[in-house]
Amino acid sequence: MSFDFLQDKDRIFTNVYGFQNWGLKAAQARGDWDKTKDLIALGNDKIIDEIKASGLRGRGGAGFPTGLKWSFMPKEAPKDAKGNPRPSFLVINADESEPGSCKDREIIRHDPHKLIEGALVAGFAMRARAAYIYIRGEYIREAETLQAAVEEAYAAGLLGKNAAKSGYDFDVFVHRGAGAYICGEETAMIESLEGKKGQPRLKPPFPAGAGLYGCPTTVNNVESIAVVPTILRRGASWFNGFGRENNHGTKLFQISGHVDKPCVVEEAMSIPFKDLIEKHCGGITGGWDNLLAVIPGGSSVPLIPAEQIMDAPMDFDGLKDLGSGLGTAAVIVMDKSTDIIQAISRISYFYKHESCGQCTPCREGTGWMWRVMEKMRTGDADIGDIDTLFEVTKQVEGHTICALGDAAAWPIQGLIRHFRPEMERRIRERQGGGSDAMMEAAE
Ligand code: L3W
Ligand code: SF4
Repeated sequence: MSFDFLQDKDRIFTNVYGFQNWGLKAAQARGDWDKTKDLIALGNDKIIDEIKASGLRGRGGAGFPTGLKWSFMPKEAPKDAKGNPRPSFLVINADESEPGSCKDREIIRHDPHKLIEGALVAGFAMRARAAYIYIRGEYIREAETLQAAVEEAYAAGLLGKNAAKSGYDFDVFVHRGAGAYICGEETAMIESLEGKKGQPRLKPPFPAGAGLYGCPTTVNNVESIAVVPTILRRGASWFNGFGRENNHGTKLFQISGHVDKPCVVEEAMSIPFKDLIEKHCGGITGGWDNLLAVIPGGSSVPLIPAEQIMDAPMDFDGLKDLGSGLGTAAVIVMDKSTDIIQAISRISYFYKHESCGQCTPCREGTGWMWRVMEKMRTGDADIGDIDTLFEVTKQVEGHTICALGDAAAWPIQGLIRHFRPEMERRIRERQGGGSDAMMEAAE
Protein backbone atom coordinates (compact mmCIF):
# COMPACT_ATOMS: atom_id res chain seq x y z
CA MET A 1 0.00 0.00 0.00
CA SER A 2 1.51 3.34 -0.98
CA PHE A 3 0.66 6.30 1.17
CA ASP A 4 0.77 10.05 0.58
CA PHE A 5 1.89 11.80 3.74
CA LEU A 6 0.14 14.95 4.78
CA GLN A 7 1.74 18.11 3.38
CA ASP A 8 2.30 21.12 5.63
CA LYS A 9 -0.17 23.15 3.58
CA ASP A 10 -2.89 20.68 4.51
CA ARG A 11 -2.34 20.75 8.24
CA ILE A 12 -5.20 22.24 10.24
CA PHE A 13 -3.28 22.63 13.49
CA THR A 14 -0.44 24.75 12.21
CA ASN A 15 0.63 25.83 15.70
CA VAL A 16 0.37 22.48 17.44
CA TYR A 17 3.97 22.71 18.69
CA GLY A 18 3.50 26.24 19.97
CA PHE A 19 6.23 27.79 17.83
CA GLN A 20 3.99 30.83 17.50
CA ASN A 21 1.84 32.72 19.97
CA TRP A 22 -1.60 31.32 20.84
CA GLY A 23 -3.18 34.78 21.19
CA LEU A 24 -5.87 36.31 18.99
CA LYS A 25 -3.62 38.41 16.76
CA ALA A 26 -1.32 35.49 15.95
CA ALA A 27 -4.31 33.18 15.47
CA GLN A 28 -5.86 35.64 13.03
CA ALA A 29 -2.57 35.81 11.13
CA ARG A 30 -2.81 32.01 10.79
CA GLY A 31 -6.30 32.34 9.30
CA ASP A 32 -8.55 31.83 12.33
CA TRP A 33 -11.59 34.09 12.67
CA ASP A 34 -11.26 35.03 8.98
CA LYS A 35 -14.74 36.11 7.79
CA THR A 36 -16.42 33.88 10.36
CA LYS A 37 -19.56 35.87 9.59
CA ASP A 38 -19.57 34.36 6.08
CA LEU A 39 -19.34 30.83 7.49
CA ILE A 40 -22.36 31.51 9.65
CA ALA A 41 -24.16 33.06 6.68
CA LEU A 42 -24.07 29.62 5.05
CA GLY A 43 -26.99 28.80 7.34
CA ASN A 44 -27.66 26.02 9.83
CA ASP A 45 -28.59 23.29 7.38
CA LYS A 46 -25.80 23.99 4.89
CA ILE A 47 -23.16 23.86 7.66
CA ILE A 48 -24.51 20.54 8.90
CA ASP A 49 -24.65 19.18 5.34
CA GLU A 50 -21.03 20.22 4.75
CA ILE A 51 -19.87 18.50 7.93
CA LYS A 52 -21.79 15.38 6.92
CA ALA A 53 -20.22 15.49 3.44
CA SER A 54 -16.74 15.93 4.93
CA GLY A 55 -17.00 12.50 6.57
CA LEU A 56 -15.86 13.90 9.93
CA ARG A 57 -16.32 11.29 12.66
CA GLY A 58 -16.09 12.15 16.35
CA ARG A 59 -12.49 12.45 17.55
CA GLY A 60 -13.22 11.59 21.21
CA GLY A 61 -13.11 7.82 20.88
CA ALA A 62 -16.40 6.55 19.54
CA GLY A 63 -16.12 7.84 15.96
CA PHE A 64 -19.81 8.71 15.64
CA PRO A 65 -20.48 10.80 12.46
CA THR A 66 -20.38 14.42 13.63
CA GLY A 67 -22.82 15.92 11.11
CA LEU A 68 -25.35 13.18 11.85
CA LYS A 69 -25.06 13.87 15.58
CA TRP A 70 -25.70 17.57 14.97
CA SER A 71 -28.77 16.76 12.89
CA PHE A 72 -30.40 15.15 15.97
CA MET A 73 -30.73 18.62 17.50
CA PRO A 74 -34.23 20.12 17.19
CA LYS A 75 -34.91 22.79 14.56
CA GLU A 76 -37.72 24.21 16.64
CA ALA A 77 -36.99 24.94 20.30
CA PRO A 78 -38.97 22.60 22.57
CA LYS A 79 -41.25 24.34 25.08
CA ASP A 80 -41.12 24.12 28.87
CA ALA A 81 -44.21 23.54 31.05
CA LYS A 82 -45.14 27.22 30.80
CA GLY A 83 -44.84 27.24 27.03
CA ASN A 84 -41.52 29.11 26.98
CA PRO A 85 -38.88 27.95 24.48
CA ARG A 86 -36.02 25.96 25.95
CA PRO A 87 -32.44 26.71 24.88
CA SER A 88 -30.12 24.21 23.23
CA PHE A 89 -26.50 23.78 24.26
CA LEU A 90 -23.16 22.62 22.92
CA VAL A 91 -20.89 20.92 25.43
CA ILE A 92 -17.26 20.51 24.42
CA ASN A 93 -15.48 17.59 26.01
CA ALA A 94 -12.01 18.74 27.05
CA ASP A 95 -11.88 16.30 29.95
CA GLU A 96 -9.00 14.51 28.24
CA SER A 97 -8.21 11.73 30.67
CA GLU A 98 -7.77 8.63 28.56
CA PRO A 99 -4.31 7.22 29.38
CA GLY A 100 -2.14 8.01 26.35
CA SER A 101 -4.30 10.89 25.08
CA CYS A 102 -2.79 14.38 24.99
CA LYS A 103 -4.01 15.98 21.75
CA ASP A 104 -6.78 18.19 23.12
CA ARG A 105 -4.22 19.60 25.56
CA GLU A 106 -2.01 20.70 22.65
CA ILE A 107 -4.95 22.29 20.82
CA ILE A 108 -5.94 24.27 23.90
CA ARG A 109 -2.37 25.25 24.74
CA HIS A 110 -1.39 26.44 21.30
CA ASP A 111 -4.48 26.84 19.12
CA PRO A 112 -7.35 27.78 21.48
CA HIS A 113 -8.95 30.14 18.96
CA LYS A 114 -9.58 27.26 16.55
CA LEU A 115 -11.69 25.69 19.29
CA ILE A 116 -13.50 28.90 20.21
CA GLU A 117 -14.30 29.79 16.60
CA GLY A 118 -15.40 26.19 16.03
CA ALA A 119 -17.67 26.45 19.07
CA LEU A 120 -19.40 29.50 17.61
CA VAL A 121 -19.89 27.99 14.16
CA ALA A 122 -20.93 24.55 15.40
CA GLY A 123 -23.12 26.08 18.09
CA PHE A 124 -24.85 28.25 15.50
CA ALA A 125 -25.41 25.24 13.22
CA MET A 126 -27.15 23.42 16.06
CA ARG A 127 -29.06 26.53 17.18
CA ALA A 128 -27.28 26.38 20.53
CA ARG A 129 -27.45 29.36 22.87
CA ALA A 130 -24.03 28.72 24.42
CA ALA A 131 -21.10 26.33 24.61
CA TYR A 132 -19.69 24.91 27.82
CA ILE A 133 -16.09 23.75 27.51
CA TYR A 134 -15.52 21.17 30.24
CA ILE A 135 -11.77 20.98 30.81
CA ARG A 136 -10.08 18.41 33.04
CA GLY A 137 -9.08 19.80 36.40
CA GLU A 138 -5.43 18.86 36.04
CA TYR A 139 -5.09 21.08 32.95
CA ILE A 140 -4.53 24.16 35.11
CA ARG A 141 -2.38 26.22 32.74
CA GLU A 142 -4.46 25.12 29.74
CA ALA A 143 -7.64 26.29 31.48
CA GLU A 144 -5.98 29.64 32.10
CA THR A 145 -4.98 29.94 28.43
CA LEU A 146 -8.45 28.94 27.29
CA GLN A 147 -10.15 31.41 29.61
CA ALA A 148 -7.82 34.18 28.42
CA ALA A 149 -8.55 33.29 24.77
CA VAL A 150 -12.30 33.36 25.45
CA GLU A 151 -11.93 36.79 27.05
CA GLU A 152 -9.93 38.01 24.03
CA ALA A 153 -12.72 36.79 21.75
CA TYR A 154 -15.37 38.63 23.80
CA ALA A 155 -13.28 41.81 23.82
CA ALA A 156 -12.96 41.65 20.03
CA GLY A 157 -16.72 41.17 19.57
CA LEU A 158 -16.28 37.60 18.35
CA LEU A 159 -18.44 36.16 21.13
CA GLY A 160 -21.45 37.47 23.00
CA LYS A 161 -24.16 39.60 21.42
CA ASN A 162 -24.00 39.66 17.61
CA ALA A 163 -20.96 37.37 17.74
CA ALA A 164 -18.46 38.15 14.96
CA LYS A 165 -21.11 40.52 13.51
CA SER A 166 -23.15 37.52 12.47
CA GLY A 167 -26.38 38.66 14.04
CA TYR A 168 -26.20 35.59 16.33
CA ASP A 169 -25.78 35.78 20.11
CA PHE A 170 -23.49 33.13 21.52
CA ASP A 171 -21.66 32.64 24.81
CA VAL A 172 -18.78 30.35 25.75
CA PHE A 173 -18.15 29.23 29.33
CA VAL A 174 -15.06 27.39 30.55
CA HIS A 175 -15.81 24.88 33.30
CA ARG A 176 -13.07 23.03 35.16
CA GLY A 177 -13.49 19.39 36.18
CA ALA A 178 -12.20 17.99 39.44
CA GLY A 179 -10.15 14.97 38.41
CA ALA A 180 -12.65 12.20 37.71
CA TYR A 181 -12.08 10.21 34.47
CA ILE A 182 -15.74 9.26 34.33
CA CYS A 183 -16.74 12.91 33.77
CA GLY A 184 -15.39 12.41 30.22
CA GLU A 185 -18.46 10.24 29.58
CA GLU A 186 -20.94 12.62 28.01
CA THR A 187 -23.86 12.18 30.38
CA ALA A 188 -21.62 12.18 33.47
CA MET A 189 -20.18 15.43 32.12
CA ILE A 190 -23.68 16.88 31.88
CA GLU A 191 -24.44 15.80 35.46
CA SER A 192 -21.19 17.36 36.62
CA LEU A 193 -21.93 20.63 34.80
CA GLU A 194 -25.29 20.69 36.57
CA GLY A 195 -23.40 20.58 39.87
CA LYS A 196 -24.15 16.95 40.65
CA LYS A 197 -21.92 13.95 41.20
CA GLY A 198 -20.46 12.92 37.83
CA GLN A 199 -22.28 9.66 37.18
CA PRO A 200 -23.42 8.51 33.72
CA ARG A 201 -27.10 8.50 32.86
CA LEU A 202 -28.88 5.68 31.12
CA LYS A 203 -29.26 6.28 27.34
CA PRO A 204 -31.73 6.80 25.73
CA PRO A 205 -32.69 9.54 26.06
CA PHE A 206 -29.59 10.79 24.24
CA PRO A 207 -28.39 14.30 25.08
CA ALA A 208 -29.88 15.69 21.86
CA GLY A 209 -33.29 14.88 23.36
CA ALA A 210 -32.61 15.66 27.01
CA GLY A 211 -29.15 16.93 27.94
CA LEU A 212 -27.87 19.82 30.04
CA TYR A 213 -30.64 21.06 32.38
CA GLY A 214 -32.96 18.77 30.41
CA CYS A 215 -32.39 20.85 27.25
CA PRO A 216 -31.27 19.58 23.82
CA THR A 217 -27.48 19.20 23.98
CA THR A 218 -24.69 17.92 21.81
CA VAL A 219 -21.43 16.79 23.37
CA ASN A 220 -18.43 16.88 21.03
CA ASN A 221 -14.71 16.36 21.55
CA VAL A 222 -12.30 19.35 21.33
CA GLU A 223 -10.68 18.15 18.10
CA SER A 224 -14.07 17.51 16.43
CA ILE A 225 -15.06 21.13 17.02
CA ALA A 226 -11.68 22.75 16.36
CA VAL A 227 -11.50 21.36 12.79
CA VAL A 228 -14.92 22.71 11.79
CA PRO A 229 -13.99 26.25 10.59
CA THR A 230 -11.16 24.88 8.43
CA ILE A 231 -13.43 22.24 6.89
CA LEU A 232 -15.98 24.92 6.01
CA ARG A 233 -13.34 27.26 4.59
CA ARG A 234 -11.56 24.63 2.52
CA GLY A 235 -14.65 22.62 1.67
CA ALA A 236 -15.99 19.20 2.58
CA SER A 237 -14.33 17.55 -0.42
CA TRP A 238 -10.90 18.77 0.70
CA PHE A 239 -11.26 17.08 4.10
CA ASN A 240 -12.94 14.07 2.55
CA GLY A 241 -9.96 13.64 0.22
CA PHE A 242 -7.75 12.33 3.04
CA GLY A 243 -7.94 8.77 4.29
CA ARG A 244 -10.23 6.19 2.75
CA GLU A 245 -13.93 5.41 2.59
CA ASN A 246 -15.67 5.86 5.92
CA ASN A 247 -12.38 7.04 7.49
CA HIS A 248 -11.78 10.54 6.22
CA GLY A 249 -9.80 13.61 7.10
CA THR A 250 -6.68 14.50 8.99
CA LYS A 251 -6.17 13.38 12.57
CA LEU A 252 -3.96 14.20 15.52
CA PHE A 253 -2.03 11.07 16.50
CA GLN A 254 -0.32 11.00 19.90
CA ILE A 255 2.53 8.52 19.97
CA SER A 256 4.10 7.56 23.28
CA GLY A 257 6.18 4.73 24.71
CA HIS A 258 9.12 2.96 23.12
CA VAL A 259 9.76 5.12 20.07
CA ASP A 260 12.79 7.29 19.54
CA LYS A 261 10.76 10.50 19.40
CA PRO A 262 7.34 10.51 21.08
CA CYS A 263 5.14 13.21 19.55
CA VAL A 264 1.72 14.58 18.73
CA VAL A 265 1.39 14.88 14.97
CA GLU A 266 -1.35 15.63 12.47
CA GLU A 267 -1.42 13.07 9.69
CA ALA A 268 -3.85 11.85 7.09
CA MET A 269 -6.27 9.26 8.40
CA SER A 270 -5.43 5.67 7.39
CA ILE A 271 -1.65 6.15 7.46
CA PRO A 272 -0.07 2.68 7.90
CA PHE A 273 1.34 2.18 11.39
CA LYS A 274 4.91 1.58 10.25
CA ASP A 275 4.94 4.76 8.14
CA LEU A 276 3.55 6.81 11.03
CA ILE A 277 6.33 5.65 13.34
CA GLU A 278 9.12 5.82 10.75
CA LYS A 279 8.23 9.28 9.52
CA HIS A 280 7.42 11.03 12.75
CA CYS A 281 8.95 9.09 15.62
CA GLY A 282 12.32 7.95 14.28
CA GLY A 283 11.40 4.27 14.61
CA ILE A 284 11.07 1.82 17.49
CA THR A 285 13.61 1.86 20.31
CA GLY A 286 16.12 -0.86 19.48
CA GLY A 287 14.69 -1.39 15.98
CA TRP A 288 11.58 -2.96 14.52
CA ASP A 289 12.51 -6.46 15.68
CA ASN A 290 12.24 -5.15 19.22
CA LEU A 291 8.53 -4.21 18.92
CA LEU A 292 6.27 -6.29 21.15
CA ALA A 293 2.78 -4.77 20.92
CA VAL A 294 0.84 -1.55 20.42
CA ILE A 295 -2.25 -0.09 22.04
CA PRO A 296 -3.44 2.01 19.10
CA GLY A 297 -6.18 4.19 20.58
CA GLY A 298 -5.72 4.91 24.27
CA SER A 299 -5.97 2.46 27.16
CA SER A 300 -9.59 1.51 26.43
CA VAL A 301 -8.84 -0.46 23.29
CA PRO A 302 -7.20 -3.89 23.10
CA LEU A 303 -3.50 -4.21 22.25
CA ILE A 304 -2.35 -5.52 18.90
CA PRO A 305 0.80 -7.68 18.66
CA ALA A 306 3.74 -6.45 16.59
CA GLU A 307 3.34 -8.80 13.64
CA GLN A 308 -0.29 -7.77 13.06
CA ILE A 309 -0.02 -3.99 13.30
CA MET A 310 2.91 -3.21 10.99
CA ASP A 311 0.91 -2.50 7.82
CA ALA A 312 -2.41 -1.71 9.48
CA PRO A 313 -4.14 1.49 8.33
CA MET A 314 -4.49 3.71 11.38
CA ASP A 315 -8.20 4.39 11.14
CA PHE A 316 -11.54 3.31 12.60
CA ASP A 317 -12.13 0.33 10.32
CA GLY A 318 -8.54 -0.85 9.92
CA LEU A 319 -8.04 -1.20 13.66
CA LYS A 320 -11.53 -2.60 14.23
CA ASP A 321 -10.68 -5.36 11.74
CA LEU A 322 -7.77 -6.26 14.03
CA GLY A 323 -10.06 -6.52 17.06
CA SER A 324 -9.09 -3.11 18.44
CA GLY A 325 -10.00 0.51 17.63
CA LEU A 326 -8.74 3.98 16.78
CA GLY A 327 -10.18 5.44 20.00
CA THR A 328 -8.57 8.85 20.48
CA ALA A 329 -5.55 7.81 18.32
CA ALA A 330 -3.32 7.70 21.39
CA VAL A 331 -0.77 5.18 20.14
CA ILE A 332 1.09 3.47 23.00
CA VAL A 333 4.12 1.56 21.72
CA MET A 334 5.63 -1.23 23.81
CA ASP A 335 8.94 -2.92 23.05
CA LYS A 336 10.18 -6.29 24.24
CA SER A 337 11.44 -4.87 27.54
CA THR A 338 7.78 -4.39 28.56
CA ASP A 339 6.21 -6.68 31.12
CA ILE A 340 2.98 -6.88 29.13
CA ILE A 341 1.03 -8.54 31.95
CA GLN A 342 2.08 -5.80 34.36
CA ALA A 343 1.15 -3.13 31.79
CA ILE A 344 -2.38 -4.47 31.42
CA SER A 345 -2.72 -5.00 35.16
CA ARG A 346 -1.84 -1.33 35.68
CA ILE A 347 -4.56 -0.37 33.19
CA SER A 348 -7.00 -2.60 35.10
CA TYR A 349 -6.16 -0.73 38.29
CA PHE A 350 -6.92 2.54 36.52
CA TYR A 351 -10.45 1.41 35.60
CA LYS A 352 -11.08 -0.03 39.06
CA HIS A 353 -10.05 3.32 40.53
CA GLU A 354 -12.16 5.36 38.11
CA SER A 355 -15.36 3.27 38.18
CA CYS A 356 -18.16 5.49 39.51
CA GLY A 357 -19.59 2.47 41.32
CA GLN A 358 -23.10 2.95 40.03
CA CYS A 359 -23.62 -0.45 38.41
CA THR A 360 -22.68 -3.80 39.88
CA PRO A 361 -20.84 -5.49 36.97
CA CYS A 362 -18.48 -2.52 36.71
CA ARG A 363 -18.12 -1.73 40.43
CA GLU A 364 -17.46 -5.34 41.41
CA GLY A 365 -16.04 -6.55 38.11
CA THR A 366 -13.29 -3.94 37.75
CA GLY A 367 -11.96 -4.72 41.23
CA TRP A 368 -12.22 -8.44 40.66
CA MET A 369 -10.47 -8.25 37.28
CA TRP A 370 -7.65 -6.12 38.69
CA ARG A 371 -7.07 -8.51 41.63
CA VAL A 372 -6.88 -11.50 39.27
CA MET A 373 -4.64 -9.52 36.91
CA GLU A 374 -2.28 -8.91 39.82
CA LYS A 375 -2.17 -12.68 40.43
CA MET A 376 -1.40 -13.11 36.74
CA ARG A 377 1.38 -10.55 37.04
CA THR A 378 3.03 -12.30 39.97
CA GLY A 379 2.28 -15.78 38.59
CA ASP A 380 0.21 -16.68 41.64
CA ALA A 381 -2.87 -17.56 39.61
CA ASP A 382 -3.83 -21.02 38.35
CA ILE A 383 -3.86 -21.80 34.64
CA GLY A 384 -7.66 -22.26 34.87
CA ASP A 385 -8.01 -18.68 36.16
CA ILE A 386 -7.19 -17.38 32.67
CA ASP A 387 -10.45 -18.80 31.30
CA THR A 388 -12.36 -17.58 34.35
CA LEU A 389 -10.89 -14.11 33.91
CA PHE A 390 -11.92 -14.09 30.24
CA GLU A 391 -15.43 -15.19 31.21
CA VAL A 392 -15.71 -12.37 33.74
CA THR A 393 -14.65 -9.79 31.13
CA LYS A 394 -17.51 -11.10 28.98
CA GLN A 395 -19.93 -10.66 31.88
CA VAL A 396 -18.84 -7.04 32.34
CA GLU A 397 -18.72 -6.11 28.63
CA GLY A 398 -22.03 -4.78 27.39
CA HIS A 399 -23.72 -5.12 30.79
CA THR A 400 -23.07 -1.70 32.23
CA ILE A 401 -24.59 1.77 32.01
CA CYS A 402 -21.63 3.35 30.25
CA ALA A 403 -18.62 2.32 28.19
CA LEU A 404 -16.22 2.24 31.17
CA GLY A 405 -17.17 -1.38 31.78
CA ASP A 406 -16.24 -2.28 28.20
CA ALA A 407 -13.07 -0.24 28.47
CA ALA A 408 -12.03 -2.24 31.54
CA ALA A 409 -12.81 -5.57 29.87
CA TRP A 410 -11.24 -5.06 26.43
CA PRO A 411 -7.56 -4.63 27.37
CA ILE A 412 -7.68 -7.90 29.34
CA GLN A 413 -9.41 -9.70 26.49
CA GLY A 414 -6.67 -8.45 24.16
CA LEU A 415 -3.97 -9.70 26.52
CA ILE A 416 -5.51 -13.17 26.78
CA ARG A 417 -6.14 -13.36 23.06
CA HIS A 418 -2.57 -12.53 22.11
CA PHE A 419 -0.36 -13.31 25.10
CA ARG A 420 -1.91 -16.38 26.70
CA PRO A 421 1.30 -18.43 26.35
CA GLU A 422 3.18 -15.72 28.26
CA MET A 423 0.55 -15.75 31.03
CA GLU A 424 0.76 -19.53 31.28
CA ARG A 425 4.55 -19.46 31.25
CA ARG A 426 4.62 -17.07 34.20
CA ILE A 427 2.22 -19.19 36.25
CA ARG A 428 4.21 -22.37 35.56
CA GLU A 429 7.48 -20.67 36.42
CA ARG A 430 6.11 -19.33 39.70
CA GLN A 431 4.72 -22.71 40.63
CA GLY A 432 8.12 -24.29 40.15
CA GLY A 433 7.25 -25.99 36.89
CA GLY A 434 9.74 -23.89 34.96
CA SER A 435 9.18 -22.25 31.61
CA ASP A 436 8.01 -24.13 28.52
CA ALA A 437 11.60 -24.22 27.31
CA MET A 438 12.73 -25.73 30.61
CA MET A 439 9.87 -28.25 30.54
CA GLU A 440 10.75 -29.24 27.00
CA ALA A 441 14.41 -29.55 27.91
CA ALA A 442 13.45 -31.76 30.88
CA GLU A 443 11.40 -34.01 28.61
C1 L3W B 1 -28.52 10.13 19.25
C2 L3W B 1 -28.53 7.83 18.78
N1 L3W B 1 -27.19 10.16 19.58
C3 L3W B 1 -25.08 7.37 19.60
C4 L3W B 1 -24.22 9.64 20.21
C5 L3W B 1 -23.94 9.53 21.69
C6 L3W B 1 -22.47 9.96 21.73
C7 L3W B 1 -21.91 9.44 20.43
C8 L3W B 1 -21.15 8.15 20.53
O1 L3W B 1 -17.99 6.58 24.36
C9 L3W B 1 -15.89 5.85 23.53
C10 L3W B 1 -15.89 4.79 24.60
C11 L3W B 1 -14.49 4.94 25.20
N2 L3W B 1 -29.17 9.01 18.85
C12 L3W B 1 -27.16 7.80 19.12
C13 L3W B 1 -26.53 9.00 19.52
N3 L3W B 1 -25.26 8.69 19.79
N4 L3W B 1 -26.21 6.81 19.19
O2 L3W B 1 -23.01 9.30 19.57
O3 L3W B 1 -21.79 7.30 21.38
P1 L3W B 1 -21.16 5.98 21.94
O4 L3W B 1 -22.12 5.44 22.94
O5 L3W B 1 -20.76 5.10 20.82
O6 L3W B 1 -19.78 6.40 22.65
P2 L3W B 1 -19.44 7.18 24.00
O7 L3W B 1 -20.34 6.76 25.12
O8 L3W B 1 -19.35 8.64 23.73
C14 L3W B 1 -16.77 7.00 23.85
C15 L3W B 1 -13.71 5.37 24.00
O9 L3W B 1 -14.56 6.30 23.39
N5 L3W B 1 -12.38 5.89 24.29
C16 L3W B 1 -11.97 6.88 25.14
C17 L3W B 1 -12.28 8.12 25.15
C18 L3W B 1 -11.55 9.08 25.96
C19 L3W B 1 -11.73 10.38 25.86
C20 L3W B 1 -10.91 11.40 26.53
O10 L3W B 1 -9.94 11.14 27.21
N6 L3W B 1 -11.30 12.64 26.34
O11 L3W B 1 -12.69 10.85 25.07
C21 L3W B 1 -11.37 5.26 23.63
O12 L3W B 1 -11.52 4.31 22.92
O13 L3W B 1 -14.02 3.78 25.74
O14 L3W B 1 -16.03 3.53 23.98
O15 L3W B 1 -22.37 11.33 21.74
O16 L3W B 1 -24.77 10.33 22.41
N7 L3W B 1 -29.20 6.73 18.38
FE1 SF4 C 1 -20.25 3.88 36.60
FE2 SF4 C 1 -18.86 1.80 35.66
FE3 SF4 C 1 -21.50 1.79 35.52
FE4 SF4 C 1 -20.07 3.48 33.96
S1 SF4 C 1 -20.06 1.26 33.84
S2 SF4 C 1 -21.93 3.92 35.11
S3 SF4 C 1 -18.39 3.95 35.39
S4 SF4 C 1 -20.25 1.82 37.43
